[in-house]
Amino acid sequence: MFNRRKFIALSAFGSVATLLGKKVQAELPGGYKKGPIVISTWDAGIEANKGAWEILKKGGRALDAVEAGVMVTEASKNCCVGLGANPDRDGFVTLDACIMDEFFNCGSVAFLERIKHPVSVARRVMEKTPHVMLVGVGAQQFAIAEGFPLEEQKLSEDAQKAYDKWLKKSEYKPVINIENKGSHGPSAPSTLGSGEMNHDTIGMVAMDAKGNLSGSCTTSGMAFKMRGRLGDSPIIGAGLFVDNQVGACSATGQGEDVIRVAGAHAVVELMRQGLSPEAACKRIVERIVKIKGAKAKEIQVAFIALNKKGEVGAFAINKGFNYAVKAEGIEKLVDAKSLYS
Ligand code: SD4
Repeated sequence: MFNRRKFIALSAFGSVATLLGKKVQAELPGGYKKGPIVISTWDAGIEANKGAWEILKKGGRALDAVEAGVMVTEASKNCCVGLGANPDRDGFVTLDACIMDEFFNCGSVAFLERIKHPVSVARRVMEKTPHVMLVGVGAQQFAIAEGFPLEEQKLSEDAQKAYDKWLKKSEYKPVINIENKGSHGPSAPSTLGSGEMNHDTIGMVAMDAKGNLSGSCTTSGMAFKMRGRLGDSPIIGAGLFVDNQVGACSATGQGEDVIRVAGAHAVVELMRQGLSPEAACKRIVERIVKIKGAKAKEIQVAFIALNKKGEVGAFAINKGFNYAVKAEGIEKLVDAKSLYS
């Protein structure tokens, strides 16, 4: 598993980040140098951003970058997005993904099984069908017709272990911040196995050299969810939204609470009114907390956002959310601010 400490130890930037401590965070809401930029949720975003950067640095389109970027995570055996992820409560891995470009074109797949790259199927839905969303068997049929191989239906070793452990009690308790277990509220017991998995989603937003924005989001959803459950991640306006005149946003965390407030869309609308990316993310986090009341301490929701000026920001309900930023000469993992610590 890609681990944040390892990254900080390994990267050239790491020592600077450690030394500068808070300065890295203080820089964030401000604009980076004009030019392409990509940000993505959680520490797996470091590797994903590298995939996106290969395209952005050559002047490629943000849409291609956000697809290629999250494909890195979908294909990774060390992360828990994609077919290696935790299953639903019936033991099946079901995947959700979406993608959106600078022209309001968007595509989405949900409840998709045995396909390695849901984000690419989502892009085909966007480009080759008159629809925005395909789900379940229909999405799988479409993927096969488009030439995507049907993978074996088999849990990864880690997922099998986690599932076997979970089956002993079969309780559905969402646990999101495994990476920072214990840091996002008192009731964050781990239900996972010894090969514990990290969060199960990556959201990415990017601006290319032409200043155009795109975004993508891909997930296995919440571990041990009810069969057929969809979260926010494949829903345009909830897990992802892009308005090329204004900005782009992606969400992570407990999807039900993101859907309730149409989270990513709401963040973009606040940026339209002039709020900075961080302030917009914070405002919607506050809205969710107001709805949830005391229960907000028991869940995690976080947003990342990028505006048309290339400024980035993020905000989470609880401590423990981080996101990865890549731009010319910059590669960093940043701890987002949160309402609760
Ligand atoms: C979902 N939002 O399915 C996703 C889960 C997630 O880190 O983001 N996990 O609700």
